[in-house]
Amino acid sequence: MQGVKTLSEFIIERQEDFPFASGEFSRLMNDIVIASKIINREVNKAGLVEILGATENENVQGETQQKLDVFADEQFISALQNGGEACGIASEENDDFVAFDNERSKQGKYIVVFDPLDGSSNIDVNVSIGTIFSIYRRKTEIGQKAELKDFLQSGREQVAAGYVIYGSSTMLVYTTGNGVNGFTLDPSIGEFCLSHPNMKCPSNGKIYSINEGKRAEFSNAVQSYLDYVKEDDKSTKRPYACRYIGSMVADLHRNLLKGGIFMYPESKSAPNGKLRLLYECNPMGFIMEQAGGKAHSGSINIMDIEPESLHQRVPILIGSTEMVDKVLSYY
Ligand code: AHM
Ligand code: MG
Repeated sequence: MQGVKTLSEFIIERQEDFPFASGEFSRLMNDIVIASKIINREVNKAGLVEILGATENENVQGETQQKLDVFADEQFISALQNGGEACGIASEENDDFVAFDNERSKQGKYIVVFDPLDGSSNIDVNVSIGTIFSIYRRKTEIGQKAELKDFLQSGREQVAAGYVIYGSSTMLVYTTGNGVNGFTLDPSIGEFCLSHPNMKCPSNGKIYSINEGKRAEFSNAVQSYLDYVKEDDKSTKRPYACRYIGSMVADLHRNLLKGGIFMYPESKSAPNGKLRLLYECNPMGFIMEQAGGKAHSGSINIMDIEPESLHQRVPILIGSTEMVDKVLSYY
C-alpha cells in the first residue's frame, strides 16, 4: 500500500494541528467515518432492498422522510453515542437535539450537528446524495447534559466540518480550519484514501447552480444576476453553464472543484430560502471558505450569523469568491 494515505492515518497525523490534543477529536472523527461507511453500504444497495421508499413520518419541516434518511440518522446517532466523545447531537431529521445521558458521553467535549442524508429525494432515481456534518466544542460544563446553547453557535465556532458524497465514487471531504482535504473510498479495502489534498475552489468559474424554475419569486437582485450569467461576453466566459442536480452536496462538490456558484436565495414564498443554517449552510460555508471560496446570505457572511433556533433556514450564495461578489453587487 505504498503511497496510499488512509483517512485514519491522516487524522492521527493532523492531531498535532490541535494544541493539547488528546486524541478525543481523532476518535470522534473516526466515529463519523464508521457511520459514513455504513450509510454508504446501504445507499449502494438502495435499489435492491425494500428500504427504498418513504416512511409515513414527516420531519419537523413537514417533508416526507425517506427510509434511508431514518437509517442514516440512526447510524450517526448510535456511532456518536457509542463513541462517547460527543455529549449530544442535533440533526435535520429530529425535532429537538439529543443529549446523551450516559456518564461517558456527558464527559464528551464536543457536539455534532448533521444532515444524515441530504438530497434524499434523489435516492430513488439513483442520483448522488450526501451526508453533511459539523463539530463544535460544547458550551456547557463537562460532566453535564448538553443543552440548547451548545448547539446554537455561529459557524465561526466550528471545530471541523465535512461532507460525504455518495456518487460515482464515495468521497469524504473535510476541514478542521487548516485547508480542505478529500478522500475517496476504495471499496476493495474499505478505506477512505487521500485523493484530493489541499482542495482549492477557483476564484472564478463558469457554472451557476440554482432552481431557476422559481425565478419569478426571486428578488430583483437575483433576477438581474440571472440575466447577467446568460449574456454573451467571451472575455468573462459568459454565458455560463447552468448545472443543478438538486442535491446540495453534489452541486457544491462539483463547483468547489471546477469553480462556480450555488444559490438558494430568498423567494416570495420562502423568505429565508430552504436550506438550514446549522446542518447545511454553516458546514458547507466553512469548507468553502477554507478552500478559498465564500458563503453569504445576501446580507451577511453565513458563518457570522448567530443562530436562533436549531432548524433555522437561511438564504445562501456560495462558491467561487468573484462569482459570489458579483451577485452581491446586485443586492
Ligand atoms: P433535503 O435536506 O430535504 O434533502 O433538502 C435539501 C436539498 C438540497 O440538497 C438541494 O440543494 C435542495 O434541497 C433542492 O431543493 P429544490 O428542489 O427546491 O431546488
Ligand atoms: Mg438537507
